[in-house]
Amino acid sequence: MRCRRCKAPAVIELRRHNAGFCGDCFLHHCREQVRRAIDDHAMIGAGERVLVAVSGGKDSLALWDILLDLGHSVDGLYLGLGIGDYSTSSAAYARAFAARRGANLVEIDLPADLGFDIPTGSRAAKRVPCSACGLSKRHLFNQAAVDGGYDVVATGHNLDDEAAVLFGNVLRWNTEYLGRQLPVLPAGQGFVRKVKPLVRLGEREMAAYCVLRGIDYIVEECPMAEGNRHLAYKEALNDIEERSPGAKAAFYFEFLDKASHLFTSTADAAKADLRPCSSCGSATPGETCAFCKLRARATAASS
Ligand code: Q46
Ligand code: ZN
Repeated sequence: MRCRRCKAPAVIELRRHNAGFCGDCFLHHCREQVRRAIDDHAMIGAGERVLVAVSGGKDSLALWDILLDLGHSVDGLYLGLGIGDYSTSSAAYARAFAARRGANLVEIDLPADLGFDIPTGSRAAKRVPCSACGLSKRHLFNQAAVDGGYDVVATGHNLDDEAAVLFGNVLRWNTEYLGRQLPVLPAGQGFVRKVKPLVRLGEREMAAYCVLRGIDYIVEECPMAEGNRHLAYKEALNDIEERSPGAKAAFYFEFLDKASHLFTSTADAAKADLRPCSSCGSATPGETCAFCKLRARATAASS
């Protein structure tokens, strides 16, 4: 197989695009997909400051690398979740990448800075780990962006992630989540704009990107991911994709084009009921936000 762009021997085949690429043209393809996602969805304006949430994994490091190469002003944010060796080594990958690119990495450590870790927090709040973790990440990424004067928070969710989340939301017809499942969530009510510039690229493409760019990343899965339903949805979608290349992208992008607007009123109604958290000031439907409740339970359990 030959490279679609330069006709040199191809090193990767993308069945979804019915194309192969040589190394250099594949890297160009990845940058172009990110540039297109940013343009199509008005993700980042000229001169805006971006904070990319970095986990030490392939997606977030590749995203940081590409955004830097596209000329954006972008710092990284690493959140130490206190998940044993997994957190120790993922932090090392994030720091090594920042040092290599001469980029700025902001760090927040849950145990040291907030007094609890995810395993303790999830047990204390009787939430599954990924739920306690997800809500902590959303809260702290936003807070760090507000505190640091950033215009945008970017996350490394790729096409496989978004298709799997969509699949789960459709299986349960979770209309509120369907209304919010967009590649851009606008700023408002104390929330900084959130963007997902990797939605046009799949998991395999991100792994290949890191290999070709010589980016070292943490390969192990988070030990708390076991039982995470999204992994099963990803496998199911991979089986479908195998038989019908392009099905995953069609599922996600046709949803954005044809159906997501049908659910925005449910999501907007949920947003209209928000007021400031009595403890931290973030917008919340109750008296105290979910993060402050989690933190109070977790720190009580740790002391
Ligand atoms: S880090 Fe956190 Fe993930 Fe680990 S506990 Fe779950 S959500 S799996 S991306
Ligand atoms: Zn709060």
